[in-house]
Amino acid sequence: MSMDEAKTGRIIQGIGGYYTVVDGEETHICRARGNFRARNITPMVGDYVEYLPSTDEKEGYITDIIDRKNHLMRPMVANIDMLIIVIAPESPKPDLNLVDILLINAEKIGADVCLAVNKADLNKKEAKKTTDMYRHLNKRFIISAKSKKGIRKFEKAIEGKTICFAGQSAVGKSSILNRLLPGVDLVTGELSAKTQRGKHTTRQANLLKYGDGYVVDSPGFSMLELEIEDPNNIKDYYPDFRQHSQGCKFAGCLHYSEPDCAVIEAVEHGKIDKDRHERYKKIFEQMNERWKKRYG
Ligand SMILES: Nc1nc2c(ncn2[C@@H]2O[C@H](COP(=O)(O)OP(=O)(O)OP(=O)(O)O)[C@@H](O)[C@H]2O)c(=O)[nH]1
Ligand SMILES: [Mg+2]
Ligand SMILES: [Zn+2]
Repeated sequence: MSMDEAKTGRIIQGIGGYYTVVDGEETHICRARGNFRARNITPMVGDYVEYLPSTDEKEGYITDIIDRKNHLMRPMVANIDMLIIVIAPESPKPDLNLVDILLINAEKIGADVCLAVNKADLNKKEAKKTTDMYRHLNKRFIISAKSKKGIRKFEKAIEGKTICFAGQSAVGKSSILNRLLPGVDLVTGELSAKTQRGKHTTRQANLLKYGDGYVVDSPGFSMLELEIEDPNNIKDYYPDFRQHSQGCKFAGCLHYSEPDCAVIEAVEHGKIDKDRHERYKKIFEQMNERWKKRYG
């Protein structure tokens, strides 16, 4: 093979414009060709790429990005089959709005989802409350990376060629992965004593081999905003609302405060969690404001 012939590999990490491309047993540090910027695309972890391998004399180059099946902007990762949303009942205080937005984003890109309530050793009751709130999800787990409780069952249920972990800082994403990947020793970090929030220990997305596929550890975050879109579409990303919306009186019902809304009735009858519906209304209102500001 001539050195100029492009090969294909997968990006497992990107730091400061240098991407680690893995191709079978080989690993190459590559830069991205300038034409990506012109085309307004950034290579990301999970991308399959064409690249020119590095040699002793010159660094490697990514020459093309193979069409993505899907991608997320936060965490920034491409070609994922399942998003595992990790949350803790306490330490840090759970941000369920963040869970809802991650669920919306996963729904938008057609990725399977799994909810993992970690740190169950700290507060079992609250952990159970959280899984109950998301009872429409097929895959919900109460686990503890510390005591290993529930890990075996969780491990059996997660599947897909590429699985991505996401959630607030310090909920235990890296700690769970250390349980799933013997021999891998990801750095984990305490909460800040002062703020009781995570310290953002994991600094960049990291794609690791897992069984026949891959798993991505990603940095925790707290603020997450939806990409701007017609606020009337948001309801469509709630599978638990869709189960009932056939019964709404009005076609295009937003399940906000309309009369004879079957979703609101389901909330009143305890079939949909009340707080989840309240958060939906807030998410809708915020998007409505942003939409009006831009187009109104
Ligand atoms: N009590 C308890 N502590 C845990 C558990 N899992 C993780 N921790 C602790 O929680 C802290 C944060 O864990 P990490 O694995 O670093 O959390 P992370 O989600 O990867 O955080 P970022 O990388 O900052 O996004 C560490 O001190 C862990 O030891 C658990 O199941 N129970
Ligand atoms: Mg981490
Ligand atoms: Zn309705």
